[in-house]
Amino acid sequence: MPHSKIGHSDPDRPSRRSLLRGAAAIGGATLAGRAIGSASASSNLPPDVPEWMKTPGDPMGSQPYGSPSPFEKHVVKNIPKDLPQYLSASGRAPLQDLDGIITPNGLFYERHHAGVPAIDPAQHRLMLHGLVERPMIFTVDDIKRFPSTSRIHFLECSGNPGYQKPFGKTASDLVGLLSCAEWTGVSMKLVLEEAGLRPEAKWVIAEGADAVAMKRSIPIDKCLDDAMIVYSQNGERLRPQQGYPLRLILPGFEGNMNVKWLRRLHVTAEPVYSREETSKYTDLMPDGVAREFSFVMEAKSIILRPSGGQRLSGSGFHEISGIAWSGRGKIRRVDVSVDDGSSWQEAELQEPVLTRALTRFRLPWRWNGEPTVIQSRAIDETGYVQPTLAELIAVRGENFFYHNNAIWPWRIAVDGEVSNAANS
Ligand SMILES: Nc1nc2c(c(=O)[nH]1)N[C@H]1C(S)=C(S)[C@@H](COP(=O)(O)O)O[C@H]1N2
Ligand SMILES: [Mo]
Repeated sequence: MPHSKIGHSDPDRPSRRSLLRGAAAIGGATLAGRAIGSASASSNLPPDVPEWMKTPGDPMGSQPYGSPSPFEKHVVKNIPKDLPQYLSASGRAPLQDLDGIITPNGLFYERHHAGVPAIDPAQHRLMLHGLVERPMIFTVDDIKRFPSTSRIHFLECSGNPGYQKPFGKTASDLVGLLSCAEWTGVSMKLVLEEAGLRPEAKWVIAEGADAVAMKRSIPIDKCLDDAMIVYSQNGERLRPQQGYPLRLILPGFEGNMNVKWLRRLHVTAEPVYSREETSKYTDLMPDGVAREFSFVMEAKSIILRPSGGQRLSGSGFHEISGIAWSGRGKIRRVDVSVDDGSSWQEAELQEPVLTRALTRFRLPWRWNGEPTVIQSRAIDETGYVQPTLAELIAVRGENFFYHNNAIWPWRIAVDGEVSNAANS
Protein backbone atom coordinates (compact mmCIF):
# COMPACT_ATOMS: atom_id res chain seq x y z
CA MET A 1 0.00 0.00 0.00
CA PRO A 2 1.70 3.21 -1.07
CA HIS A 3 1.61 5.61 1.88
CA SER A 4 0.07 8.33 -0.22
CA LYS A 5 -3.15 6.28 -0.13
CA ILE A 6 -3.51 6.92 3.60
CA GLY A 7 -5.54 10.05 4.05
CA HIS A 8 -7.03 9.57 0.59
CA SER A 9 -10.60 10.80 0.30
CA ASP A 10 -11.94 7.34 -0.66
CA PRO A 11 -14.23 6.37 2.25
CA ASP A 12 -12.85 2.79 2.25
CA ARG A 13 -9.32 4.06 2.77
CA PRO A 14 -8.56 5.02 6.34
CA SER A 15 -7.21 8.42 7.20
CA ARG A 16 -3.85 8.49 8.99
CA ARG A 17 -5.28 10.10 12.10
CA SER A 18 -7.80 7.37 12.76
CA LEU A 19 -5.63 4.29 12.06
CA LEU A 20 -5.00 3.48 15.71
CA ARG A 21 -8.30 4.48 17.19
CA GLY A 22 -8.59 2.52 20.42
CA ALA A 23 -4.87 2.55 21.26
CA ALA A 24 -3.43 4.84 23.89
CA ALA A 25 -2.47 8.20 22.43
CA ILE A 26 0.40 10.22 23.87
CA GLY A 27 -0.38 13.76 25.04
CA GLY A 28 -3.81 15.06 25.87
CA ALA A 29 -5.42 11.61 25.77
CA THR A 30 -2.90 9.92 28.09
CA LEU A 31 -5.30 9.38 30.92
CA ALA A 32 -7.96 7.92 28.67
CA GLY A 33 -5.29 5.73 27.09
CA ARG A 34 -4.10 4.36 30.40
CA ALA A 35 -7.60 3.32 31.26
CA ILE A 36 -7.69 0.92 28.30
CA GLY A 37 -7.11 -2.79 28.81
CA SER A 38 -6.93 -5.13 31.79
CA ALA A 39 -3.32 -4.17 32.62
CA SER A 40 -4.39 -0.66 33.57
CA ALA A 41 -3.50 -1.19 37.23
CA SER A 42 0.01 -2.43 36.35
CA SER A 43 2.98 -0.38 37.50
CA ASN A 44 4.83 -1.58 34.37
CA LEU A 45 3.12 1.01 32.16
CA PRO A 46 4.35 4.50 31.23
CA PRO A 47 5.39 6.68 32.96
CA ASP A 48 6.56 4.02 35.50
CA VAL A 49 9.77 2.02 34.99
CA PRO A 50 8.74 -1.60 34.23
CA GLU A 51 9.81 -4.48 36.51
CA TRP A 52 12.09 -5.97 33.81
CA MET A 53 14.25 -2.85 33.71
CA LYS A 54 15.08 -2.96 37.41
CA THR A 55 17.47 -5.97 37.46
CA PRO A 56 19.67 -7.53 34.74
CA GLY A 57 18.06 -10.32 32.73
CA ASP A 58 18.94 -13.97 32.21
CA PRO A 59 22.60 -14.13 31.13
CA MET A 60 23.57 -15.53 27.72
CA GLY A 61 24.25 -19.23 27.64
CA SER A 62 21.32 -20.62 29.59
CA GLN A 63 19.80 -21.62 26.22
CA PRO A 64 22.33 -22.85 23.66
CA TYR A 65 19.44 -23.26 21.19
CA GLY A 66 16.92 -20.44 21.46
CA SER A 67 13.18 -20.73 21.86
CA PRO A 68 10.29 -18.27 21.53
CA SER A 69 9.13 -15.97 24.33
CA PRO A 70 7.07 -17.85 26.94
CA PHE A 71 4.29 -15.36 26.11
CA GLU A 72 4.09 -16.94 22.62
CA LYS A 73 3.68 -20.55 23.76
CA HIS A 74 0.20 -20.77 22.22
CA VAL A 75 1.78 -20.47 18.75
CA VAL A 76 2.33 -24.16 18.03
CA LYS A 77 1.59 -26.70 15.31
CA ASN A 78 -2.09 -27.51 14.87
CA ILE A 79 -2.21 -31.26 15.51
CA PRO A 80 -5.66 -32.85 15.29
CA LYS A 81 -6.49 -34.53 18.62
CA ASP A 82 -9.13 -36.84 17.15
CA LEU A 83 -6.82 -38.56 14.63
CA PRO A 84 -4.71 -41.56 15.58
CA GLN A 85 -1.29 -40.02 14.88
CA TYR A 86 0.45 -43.35 14.43
CA LEU A 87 1.31 -44.30 10.87
CA SER A 88 -0.37 -41.56 8.88
CA ALA A 89 0.26 -38.33 10.77
CA SER A 90 -0.01 -34.63 10.10
CA GLY A 91 0.48 -31.33 11.90
CA ARG A 92 -0.43 -27.98 10.38
CA ALA A 93 1.41 -24.66 10.47
CA PRO A 94 -0.45 -22.00 12.54
CA LEU A 95 -0.54 -19.71 9.48
CA GLN A 96 -2.85 -17.11 11.01
CA ASP A 97 -0.28 -16.43 13.77
CA LEU A 98 2.69 -15.93 11.43
CA ASP A 99 4.00 -12.87 9.57
CA GLY A 100 5.84 -12.44 6.31
CA ILE A 101 6.39 -15.42 4.00
CA ILE A 102 8.85 -17.70 5.84
CA THR A 103 7.65 -20.50 8.12
CA PRO A 104 9.91 -20.95 11.16
CA ASN A 105 11.39 -24.45 11.24
CA GLY A 106 9.71 -25.40 14.50
CA LEU A 107 6.28 -24.58 13.04
CA PHE A 108 6.75 -26.06 9.54
CA TYR A 109 3.87 -28.40 8.70
CA GLU A 110 4.48 -32.15 8.88
CA ARG A 111 2.99 -35.04 6.98
CA HIS A 112 4.34 -38.57 7.42
CA HIS A 113 3.15 -41.95 6.17
CA ALA A 114 5.14 -44.06 8.66
CA GLY A 115 6.52 -41.66 11.22
CA VAL A 116 9.85 -39.84 11.31
CA PRO A 117 12.88 -42.13 10.94
CA ALA A 118 15.89 -41.43 13.20
CA ILE A 119 18.66 -41.31 10.58
CA ASP A 120 22.38 -41.15 11.39
CA PRO A 121 23.75 -39.02 8.52
CA ALA A 122 27.08 -40.86 8.66
CA GLN A 123 25.26 -44.09 7.77
CA HIS A 124 22.86 -42.60 5.25
CA ARG A 125 23.47 -43.10 1.52
CA LEU A 126 21.82 -41.87 -1.68
CA MET A 127 21.88 -44.43 -4.49
CA LEU A 128 21.51 -43.27 -8.12
CA HIS A 129 21.01 -46.07 -10.64
CA GLY A 130 18.94 -47.31 -13.60
CA LEU A 131 19.25 -45.59 -16.98
CA VAL A 132 22.56 -43.86 -16.19
CA GLU A 133 26.08 -44.33 -17.53
CA ARG A 134 27.69 -44.54 -14.06
CA PRO A 135 25.52 -45.79 -11.16
CA MET A 136 26.64 -44.07 -7.95
CA ILE A 137 26.25 -44.15 -4.19
CA PHE A 138 26.67 -40.78 -2.47
CA THR A 139 27.34 -40.03 1.18
CA VAL A 140 25.69 -36.91 2.63
CA ASP A 141 29.12 -35.23 2.51
CA ASP A 142 29.42 -36.09 -1.20
CA ILE A 143 26.15 -34.25 -1.83
CA LYS A 144 27.40 -31.25 0.16
CA ARG A 145 30.54 -31.08 -2.04
CA PHE A 146 28.45 -30.12 -5.09
CA PRO A 147 28.05 -26.36 -5.72
CA SER A 148 25.18 -25.27 -3.46
CA THR A 149 22.17 -23.10 -4.11
CA SER A 150 19.51 -21.53 -1.84
CA ARG A 151 15.98 -20.72 -2.95
CA ILE A 152 12.71 -19.79 -1.24
CA HIS A 153 9.78 -22.06 -2.16
CA PHE A 154 6.48 -23.10 -0.65
CA LEU A 155 5.63 -26.73 0.03
CA GLU A 156 1.97 -27.77 0.12
CA CYS A 157 0.19 -31.08 0.56
CA SER A 158 -2.32 -31.67 -2.26
CA GLY A 159 -4.87 -32.70 0.40
CA ASN A 160 -4.89 -29.10 1.68
CA PRO A 161 -7.72 -28.75 2.69
CA GLY A 162 -9.07 -31.64 0.67
CA TYR A 163 -12.66 -31.59 -0.52
CA GLN A 164 -14.46 -32.91 2.57
CA LYS A 165 -17.21 -31.43 4.69
CA PRO A 166 -17.37 -29.91 7.20
CA PHE A 167 -14.39 -27.77 6.34
CA GLY A 168 -12.23 -26.53 9.19
CA LYS A 169 -12.71 -23.60 11.49
CA THR A 170 -9.42 -21.70 11.22
CA ALA A 171 -7.09 -20.83 8.34
CA SER A 172 -4.68 -23.42 9.73
CA ASP A 173 -7.41 -26.11 9.74
CA LEU A 174 -8.04 -25.30 6.09
CA VAL A 175 -4.66 -24.69 4.50
CA GLY A 176 -2.13 -25.36 7.29
CA LEU A 177 -0.57 -28.22 5.31
CA LEU A 178 1.42 -25.42 3.70
CA SER A 179 4.73 -23.80 4.61
CA CYS A 180 7.52 -21.84 2.95
CA ALA A 181 11.26 -21.97 3.60
CA GLU A 182 14.61 -21.05 2.15
CA TRP A 183 15.99 -24.39 0.99
CA THR A 184 19.71 -25.04 0.49
CA GLY A 185 21.11 -27.94 -1.47
CA VAL A 186 22.27 -28.94 -4.91
CA SER A 187 20.47 -28.76 -8.22
CA MET A 188 19.22 -32.29 -9.01
CA LYS A 189 20.40 -31.75 -12.58
CA LEU A 190 24.04 -31.55 -11.44
CA VAL A 191 23.74 -34.84 -9.56
CA LEU A 192 22.08 -36.61 -12.51
CA GLU A 193 24.74 -35.25 -14.89
CA GLU A 194 27.43 -36.66 -12.61
CA ALA A 195 26.04 -40.13 -13.33
CA GLY A 196 25.23 -39.36 -17.00
CA LEU A 197 21.62 -39.89 -18.20
CA ARG A 198 20.97 -42.42 -20.96
CA PRO A 199 18.77 -41.16 -23.84
CA GLU A 200 15.84 -43.44 -22.77
CA ALA A 201 15.67 -41.79 -19.33
CA LYS A 202 12.15 -40.34 -18.92
CA TRP A 203 11.32 -40.67 -15.21
CA VAL A 204 13.15 -40.70 -11.90
CA ILE A 205 11.65 -42.80 -9.11
CA ALA A 206 12.54 -41.18 -5.78
CA GLU A 207 12.41 -43.33 -2.64
CA GLY A 208 12.51 -42.35 1.03
CA ALA A 209 14.29 -44.16 3.88
CA ASP A 210 11.17 -44.33 6.07
CA ALA A 211 9.36 -47.54 7.02
CA VAL A 212 7.02 -47.27 3.99
CA ALA A 213 9.92 -46.54 1.60
CA MET A 214 7.64 -43.90 0.08
CA LYS A 215 8.10 -43.68 -3.71
CA ARG A 216 7.05 -41.20 -6.37
CA SER A 217 7.73 -40.98 -10.12
CA ILE A 218 9.04 -37.60 -11.26
CA PRO A 219 9.13 -36.58 -14.93
CA ILE A 220 12.71 -36.08 -16.14
CA ASP A 221 11.93 -32.52 -17.34
CA LYS A 222 11.24 -31.42 -13.76
CA CYS A 223 14.40 -33.17 -12.53
CA LEU A 224 16.48 -31.24 -15.09
CA ASP A 225 14.69 -27.94 -14.44
CA ASP A 226 14.39 -26.54 -10.89
CA ALA A 227 14.41 -29.72 -8.73
CA MET A 228 16.79 -29.67 -5.74
CA ILE A 229 18.28 -32.22 -3.38
CA VAL A 230 18.36 -30.22 -0.15
CA TYR A 231 20.04 -30.54 3.23
CA SER A 232 19.09 -27.24 4.87
CA GLN A 233 15.93 -25.22 5.57
CA ASN A 234 16.04 -21.59 6.72
CA GLY A 235 19.79 -21.70 7.25
CA GLU A 236 20.10 -24.77 9.45
CA ARG A 237 20.12 -28.48 8.63
CA LEU A 238 16.75 -30.02 7.78
CA ARG A 239 14.63 -30.97 10.76
CA PRO A 240 14.09 -34.76 11.10
CA GLN A 241 10.39 -34.06 10.34
CA GLN A 242 11.34 -32.39 7.05
CA GLY A 243 13.56 -35.22 5.79
CA TYR A 244 16.94 -35.04 7.55
CA PRO A 245 19.53 -35.50 6.18
CA LEU A 246 18.41 -35.24 2.51
CA ARG A 247 15.11 -34.53 0.75
CA LEU A 248 13.80 -33.62 -2.66
CA ILE A 249 12.31 -30.20 -3.32
CA LEU A 250 10.25 -30.00 -6.51
CA PRO A 251 9.14 -26.34 -6.54
CA GLY A 252 5.38 -26.00 -7.13
CA PHE A 253 4.70 -29.76 -7.28
CA GLU A 254 2.35 -31.42 -4.79
CA GLY A 255 3.94 -31.98 -1.37
CA ASN A 256 3.83 -35.76 -1.62
CA MET A 257 6.36 -35.85 -4.48
CA ASN A 258 8.94 -33.96 -2.39
CA VAL A 259 10.35 -37.21 -1.03
CA LYS A 260 11.91 -36.95 2.44
CA TRP A 261 14.81 -38.98 3.84
CA LEU A 262 15.86 -39.47 0.20
CA ARG A 263 17.80 -42.72 -0.26
CA ARG A 264 17.33 -43.73 -3.89
CA LEU A 265 16.91 -42.21 -7.34
CA HIS A 266 16.04 -44.87 -9.91
CA VAL A 267 16.15 -43.54 -13.47
CA THR A 268 13.58 -45.32 -15.68
CA ALA A 269 11.62 -45.11 -18.92
CA GLU A 270 8.21 -45.53 -17.20
CA PRO A 271 6.60 -44.35 -13.96
CA VAL A 272 6.48 -46.89 -11.09
CA TYR A 273 2.71 -46.56 -10.34
CA SER A 274 3.28 -46.66 -6.58
CA ARG A 275 0.50 -46.53 -3.99
CA GLU A 276 1.06 -42.78 -3.70
CA GLU A 277 0.25 -42.20 -7.38
CA THR A 278 -2.58 -44.71 -7.88
CA SER A 279 -4.79 -45.37 -4.85
CA LYS A 280 -3.78 -42.03 -3.27
CA TYR A 281 -3.10 -38.58 -4.75
CA THR A 282 -5.44 -39.28 -7.67
CA ASP A 283 -9.05 -38.09 -8.09
CA LEU A 284 -12.16 -39.74 -9.47
CA MET A 285 -13.64 -37.43 -12.11
CA PRO A 286 -17.37 -37.24 -12.99
CA ASP A 287 -16.81 -39.41 -16.12
CA GLY A 288 -15.38 -42.21 -13.95
CA VAL A 289 -11.80 -41.66 -15.09
CA ALA A 290 -9.05 -41.11 -12.52
CA ARG A 291 -7.16 -37.83 -12.71
CA GLU A 292 -3.59 -38.97 -12.02
CA PHE A 293 -0.14 -37.37 -12.07
CA SER A 294 -1.70 -34.04 -11.12
CA PHE A 295 1.66 -32.57 -10.18
CA VAL A 296 1.26 -28.81 -10.08
CA MET A 297 -0.31 -26.90 -7.20
CA GLU A 298 -2.56 -24.33 -8.90
CA ALA A 299 -2.86 -20.72 -7.76
CA LYS A 300 -4.44 -20.19 -4.38
CA SER A 301 -4.79 -17.57 -1.66
CA ILE A 302 -6.34 -17.10 1.75
CA ILE A 303 -6.98 -14.21 4.09
CA LEU A 304 -5.22 -14.88 7.41
CA ARG A 305 -6.19 -11.70 9.25
CA PRO A 306 -9.04 -11.57 9.93
CA SER A 307 -9.77 -15.30 9.64
CA GLY A 308 -11.83 -18.04 11.27
CA GLY A 309 -11.62 -18.19 15.06
CA GLN A 310 -10.52 -14.54 15.34
CA ARG A 311 -12.67 -11.61 16.41
CA LEU A 312 -12.59 -8.03 15.23
CA SER A 313 -12.32 -5.68 18.21
CA GLY A 314 -14.81 -3.27 16.67
CA SER A 315 -15.71 -1.28 13.59
CA GLY A 316 -13.08 0.96 12.04
CA PHE A 317 -9.68 0.32 10.51
CA HIS A 318 -8.43 -3.24 10.07
CA GLU A 319 -5.69 -4.28 7.69
CA ILE A 320 -6.67 -7.37 5.72
CA SER A 321 -3.61 -9.56 5.22
CA GLY A 322 -3.06 -12.98 3.70
CA ILE A 323 -0.92 -15.17 1.49
CA ALA A 324 -1.08 -16.24 -2.14
CA TRP A 325 0.96 -18.80 -4.05
CA SER A 326 1.11 -20.70 -7.33
CA GLY A 327 2.99 -23.79 -8.42
CA ARG A 328 3.20 -22.28 -11.93
CA GLY A 329 5.32 -19.27 -11.03
CA LYS A 330 4.85 -15.82 -9.53
CA ILE A 331 1.66 -14.31 -8.19
CA ARG A 332 0.64 -11.45 -10.49
CA ARG A 333 -2.35 -10.04 -8.58
CA VAL A 334 -4.59 -10.71 -5.60
CA ASP A 335 -8.14 -9.33 -5.48
CA VAL A 336 -10.03 -8.96 -2.22
CA SER A 337 -13.79 -8.65 -1.77
CA VAL A 338 -15.24 -7.25 1.46
CA ASP A 339 -18.89 -7.36 0.31
CA ASP A 340 -19.61 -11.06 -0.24
CA GLY A 341 -18.18 -11.11 -3.75
CA SER A 342 -20.15 -8.16 -5.20
CA SER A 343 -17.02 -6.11 -5.89
CA TRP A 344 -13.26 -6.71 -5.80
CA GLN A 345 -10.29 -4.47 -5.01
CA GLU A 346 -6.67 -5.09 -5.89
CA ALA A 347 -4.50 -5.81 -2.84
CA GLU A 348 -0.90 -4.65 -2.43
CA LEU A 349 1.65 -7.44 -2.97
CA GLN A 350 4.46 -7.21 -0.44
CA GLU A 351 8.00 -7.60 -1.82
CA PRO A 352 9.62 -9.96 -2.51
CA VAL A 353 7.25 -11.62 -4.98
CA LEU A 354 9.12 -14.84 -5.75
CA THR A 355 8.40 -17.71 -8.07
CA ARG A 356 6.68 -20.69 -6.40
CA ALA A 357 6.89 -19.01 -3.00
CA LEU A 358 4.30 -17.56 -0.65
CA THR A 359 3.46 -13.93 -1.42
CA ARG A 360 2.00 -11.69 1.28
CA PHE A 361 -0.85 -9.36 0.32
CA ARG A 362 -2.45 -6.51 2.23
CA LEU A 363 -5.48 -4.29 1.90
CA PRO A 364 -6.45 -1.44 4.23
CA TRP A 365 -10.09 -1.79 5.22
CA ARG A 366 -12.60 0.09 7.28
CA TRP A 367 -15.25 -2.23 8.73
CA ASN A 368 -18.61 -0.48 9.08
CA GLY A 369 -19.74 -2.93 11.75
CA GLU A 370 -22.27 -4.69 9.49
CA PRO A 371 -22.16 -8.48 8.96
CA THR A 372 -20.28 -9.31 5.76
CA VAL A 373 -18.19 -11.93 3.94
CA ILE A 374 -14.56 -11.30 2.96
CA GLN A 375 -12.48 -13.38 0.55
CA SER A 376 -9.39 -13.25 -1.68
CA ARG A 377 -8.69 -14.47 -5.21
CA ALA A 378 -5.19 -15.09 -6.62
CA ILE A 379 -4.12 -14.62 -10.24
CA ASP A 380 -0.72 -16.00 -11.25
CA GLU A 381 1.70 -14.93 -13.97
CA THR A 382 0.15 -17.40 -16.43
CA GLY A 383 -3.18 -15.54 -16.07
CA TYR A 384 -4.81 -18.44 -14.18
CA VAL A 385 -7.54 -17.23 -11.79
CA GLN A 386 -8.26 -19.04 -8.49
CA PRO A 387 -11.76 -20.57 -8.84
CA THR A 388 -14.73 -20.49 -6.48
CA LEU A 389 -15.70 -23.81 -4.86
CA ALA A 390 -18.79 -23.94 -7.13
CA GLU A 391 -16.62 -23.48 -10.24
CA LEU A 392 -14.27 -26.23 -9.07
CA ILE A 393 -17.14 -28.67 -8.36
CA ALA A 394 -18.63 -27.93 -11.81
CA VAL A 395 -15.43 -29.34 -13.37
CA ARG A 396 -14.39 -31.97 -10.83
CA GLY A 397 -17.74 -33.24 -9.52
CA GLU A 398 -18.22 -34.21 -5.86
CA ASN A 399 -15.88 -37.22 -5.72
CA PHE A 400 -12.57 -35.44 -5.76
CA PHE A 401 -10.42 -34.85 -2.70
CA TYR A 402 -6.99 -33.52 -3.74
CA HIS A 403 -6.08 -30.17 -5.29
CA ASN A 404 -8.89 -28.13 -3.80
CA ASN A 405 -7.66 -24.58 -4.52
CA ALA A 406 -11.02 -22.85 -4.13
CA ILE A 407 -11.51 -19.29 -2.90
CA TRP A 408 -12.16 -19.34 0.84
CA PRO A 409 -14.78 -16.93 2.25
CA TRP A 410 -14.80 -15.78 5.89
CA ARG A 411 -18.04 -14.56 7.48
CA ILE A 412 -17.87 -11.60 9.86
CA ALA A 413 -20.76 -11.37 12.32
CA VAL A 414 -22.08 -8.19 13.88
CA ASP A 415 -20.09 -8.92 17.08
CA GLY A 416 -16.86 -9.19 15.02
CA GLU A 417 -16.69 -13.01 15.27
CA VAL A 418 -15.02 -14.51 12.16
CA SER A 419 -16.13 -17.96 10.94
CA ASN A 420 -15.81 -20.19 7.90
CA ALA A 421 -18.56 -19.11 5.50
CA ALA A 422 -18.27 -22.38 3.52
CA ASN A 423 -19.53 -24.32 6.57
CA SER A 424 -22.70 -22.28 7.01
N1 LIG B 1 9.71 -40.49 2.50
C1 LIG B 1 8.60 -39.74 2.64
N2 LIG B 1 8.51 -38.58 1.98
C2 LIG B 1 7.40 -37.82 2.10
C3 LIG B 1 6.33 -38.22 2.93
C4 LIG B 1 6.44 -39.46 3.64
O1 LIG B 1 5.57 -39.86 4.40
N3 LIG B 1 7.60 -40.19 3.47
N4 LIG B 1 5.19 -37.43 3.00
C5 LIG B 1 4.93 -36.60 1.81
C6 LIG B 1 3.81 -35.71 1.92
S1 LIG B 1 2.26 -36.39 1.72
C7 LIG B 1 3.98 -34.37 2.05
S2 LIG B 1 2.66 -33.31 1.99
C8 LIG B 1 5.33 -33.79 2.31
C9 LIG B 1 5.33 -33.12 3.68
O2 LIG B 1 6.58 -32.54 3.96
P1 LIG B 1 6.88 -31.95 5.40
O3 LIG B 1 6.51 -33.00 6.42
O4 LIG B 1 8.29 -31.55 5.41
O5 LIG B 1 5.97 -30.76 5.55
O6 LIG B 1 6.36 -34.75 2.29
C10 LIG B 1 6.17 -35.81 1.39
N5 LIG B 1 7.35 -36.65 1.40
MO1 LIG C 1 0.81 -34.65 1.37
